[in-house]
Amino acid sequence: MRFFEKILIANRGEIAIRVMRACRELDIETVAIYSDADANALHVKYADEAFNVGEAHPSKSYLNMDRIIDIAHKSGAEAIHPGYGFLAENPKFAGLCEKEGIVFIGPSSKTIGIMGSKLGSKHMMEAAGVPVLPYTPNGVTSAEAACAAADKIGYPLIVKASAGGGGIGMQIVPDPGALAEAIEKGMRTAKSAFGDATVFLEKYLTRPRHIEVQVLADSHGNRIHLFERECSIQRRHQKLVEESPCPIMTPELREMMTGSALTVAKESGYTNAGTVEFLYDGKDYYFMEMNTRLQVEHTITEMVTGIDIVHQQLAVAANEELPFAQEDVTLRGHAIECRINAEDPLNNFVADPGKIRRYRSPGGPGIRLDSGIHMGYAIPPNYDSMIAKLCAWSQTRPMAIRRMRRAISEYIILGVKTTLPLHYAIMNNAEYIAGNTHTHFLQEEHIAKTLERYQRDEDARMQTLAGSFGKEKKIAAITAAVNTYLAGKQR
Ligand code: MV4
Repeated sequence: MRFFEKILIANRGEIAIRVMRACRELDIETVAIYSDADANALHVKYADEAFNVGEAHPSKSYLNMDRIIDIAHKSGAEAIHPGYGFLAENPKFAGLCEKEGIVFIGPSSKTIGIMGSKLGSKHMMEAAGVPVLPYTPNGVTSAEAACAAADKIGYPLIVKASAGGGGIGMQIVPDPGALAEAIEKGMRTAKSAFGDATVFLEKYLTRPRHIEVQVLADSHGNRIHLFERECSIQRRHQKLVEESPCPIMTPELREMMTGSALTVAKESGYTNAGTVEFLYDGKDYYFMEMNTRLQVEHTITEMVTGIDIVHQQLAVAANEELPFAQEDVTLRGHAIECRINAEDPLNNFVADPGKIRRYRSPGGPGIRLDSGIHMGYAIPPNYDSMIAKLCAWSQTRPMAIRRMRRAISEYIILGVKTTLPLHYAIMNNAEYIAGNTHTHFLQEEHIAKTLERYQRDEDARMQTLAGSFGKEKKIAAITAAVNTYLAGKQR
């Protein structure tokens, strides 16, 4: 049962704590790393040991491969869990771990490398019979050379960086007149962001759903899926709300999509936990890419399947066999995740780091909160603005939505602006409630309605917030703070 004696967690914030929680349950000792900006962070206190890894800038700390490997050796850690972001999908880092005799808790560097090439992985999956959108298999370098291929694919189309992913460097091309510039811009962006100018063209879907399948694979050839997540509600490729199962899933579509996901895992020699991304246009689905890491939203899959994905990651990394077969995995109820960011949703989502002056977390039936913050904590400006993941589970989707509203109404974070009011508005939006989500949900007509609704709901919500504290003096203090907060927002 004790898969390792000690592991290093090469990450910070809520995900570092998430991984350490699994370790504590499994009697695995934990080693944290922290940058100068994170000396007082919760993940440092949670760990059994902690080492400073460098200056605040990620390139000097959480991305500093040699220093992290040094700390692993010095502390006697046998394995490294990379979390998400930072070094999680870096084949060079996974390879370095392999070379240094440290277990990288994730797939092999080879598999990470295969999936790092969006073009290469599309080739491989197309050959294996997984549906992909029409694309240019050899990439493109100029509009002249790509013109015929573009006409064949048809418009609108999209220029994507092969080394990209997660939407970075994508250019939508509405008509032939815009092709040359989009290819040029795409190549320039790809070169500067990834050091690889390779781009390709692909048919563009205007309002698809983003549906992804969670998979688990061990080193003995066993592969299972843990159903799907719908992740369409996002802004600038940052997901804001995810849910599992997808509200429009059918048994037939699920059968095909999960089958394709397992083919992708098999073809790439996948081990550990991973996620296969698809787009769905209401009729057909298409493979986009595979994320070779533990994802932020793995929590909702844990809620509907009851499986601890991090526990399984540790087991698989220690060469254990998966302890269950596909037919043992069942989907129970519905789970929703709201990503709480320290951002101002009414001012272009500008980041709002700083000190948390009042804090009270929600709880009760069916609620899960993963965060790395607390009252008095100062959110540093150097990293991602996500400060908490609020998840709600219930037997049905409508009840999960109601439960999420209830949890948001209990959640008090004062001192920094957060996306909580936007989440409350989304949970009250008729289109969201009907399950009508797609990748442009927040950009289109619904958002106006949603925000209007939110304005009306906000007062009632703040009453609830104040009420949940009980004591008169505190109510007065919070009401004053809330009024200041609202005044700032309604500019
Ligand atoms: C697309 C697409 C439409 N058509 N590709 C973005 C993240 C990456 N994993 C795949 N992404 C997309 N690829 C084609 N051919 C739509 C997305 C997409 C998206 C696009 C614009 C705005 C928001 C989006 C959210 C999710 C996916």
